[in-house]
Amino acid sequence: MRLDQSEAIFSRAQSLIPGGVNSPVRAYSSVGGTPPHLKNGQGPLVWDEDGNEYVDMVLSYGPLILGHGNEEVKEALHSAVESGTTFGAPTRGELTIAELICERVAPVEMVRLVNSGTEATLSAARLARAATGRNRIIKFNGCYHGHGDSFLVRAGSGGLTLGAPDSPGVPKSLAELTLVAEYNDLEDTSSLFKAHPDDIAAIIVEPVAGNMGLVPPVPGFLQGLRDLCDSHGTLLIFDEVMTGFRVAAGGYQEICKITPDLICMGKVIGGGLPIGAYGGRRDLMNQISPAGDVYQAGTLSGNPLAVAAGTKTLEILGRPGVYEALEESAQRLAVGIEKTFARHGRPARVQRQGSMMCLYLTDAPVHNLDEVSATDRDSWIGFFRSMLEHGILLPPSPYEAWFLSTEHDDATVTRILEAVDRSL
Ligand code: HOZ
Repeated sequence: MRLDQSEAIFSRAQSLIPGGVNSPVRAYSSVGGTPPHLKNGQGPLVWDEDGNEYVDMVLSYGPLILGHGNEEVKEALHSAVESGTTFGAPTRGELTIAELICERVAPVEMVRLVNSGTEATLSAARLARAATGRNRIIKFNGCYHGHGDSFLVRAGSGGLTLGAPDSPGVPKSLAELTLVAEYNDLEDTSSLFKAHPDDIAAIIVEPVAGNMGLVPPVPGFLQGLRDLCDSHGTLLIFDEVMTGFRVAAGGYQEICKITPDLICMGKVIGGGLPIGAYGGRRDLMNQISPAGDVYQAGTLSGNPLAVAAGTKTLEILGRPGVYEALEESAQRLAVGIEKTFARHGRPARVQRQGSMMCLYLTDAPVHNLDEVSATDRDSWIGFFRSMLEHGILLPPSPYEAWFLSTEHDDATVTRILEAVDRSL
């Protein structure tokens, strides 16, 4: 596979853009080689600057649940462009998407749109601190909540990929307010409450951890967090930036039937354009400025283009059978991958929630970051490189989840499975 154009662009970009990329994991630092620089996409496929074709399982790290170039989303975008790209004034479209979100995600009684998942989580943390009058936040080892200062403490995703789950530049005094427990470990979480009984504003958790691969909650974990919060006057924040509208119409809260106080969203709700949102209990959200005095603002928040693409995407996702079809292809793929590895006598485990999944090279279930770290990372990198050679674009990190879209039909799943077979 030739990557001449990508190499030329990447080499020049490295002198103008830090690391040549605008988000670290894209640089291929942990898997080696030059990242294919993508030029266009259609359905489940993307093409790079050299004309190489790939089945896309990155899907922009989650937003593109309808695949590339969905005609209806494009139409909604064209019409929004005609009307005006930004106003800095309230628009009807913001109400429409707020209604859709509140209708589908029951715990969200009010919602505020922002521009990214990072903005959503840092705003939710500020609100939790203001509402409780407390300072500390509990997060989980290997969970990633964007790059806000309070969350770059033993974070997953890009930082973990680069071997730097903490970041210089985060003031020590702020980092000390972030307490870290092991994912799926209620006892560990409980011990943090014993150490700081009156100062924990919130627990923030990815209800399905998607930034250390894919680690589902063990039975009782999320309910245990809810109970701990209830008995300590602490707020429970679900970070559903990845799982929201992806694993079910109402996100993972609908599946697990645990009601958080606040939910952070992003990715899918923008239909491929930059967006984020946080919402939840009315009494809490009414503390946000200008209804209340917790300040949070944004020039481009509720941007008409993002709102148009997001609204159309949510509308399509609301049609009958969409999540069922996603589940069917994802199940076929996950089972097929495990069977193919088994046929080659290689240990492998696919952990999955709906149309997001991750492959771990181990035969044991993975419940937390220690167990993720114990899987065979070197072989994973070899597998990644071979899949790339066979035209399958996976996220360039064993800590990132893989995604399917509604465009990943039977033929596409077969093509991925054939590539897996040839890669072993
Ligand atoms: N890992 C991030 C959230 N899943 C997205 C990828 C990025 O950091 O660019």
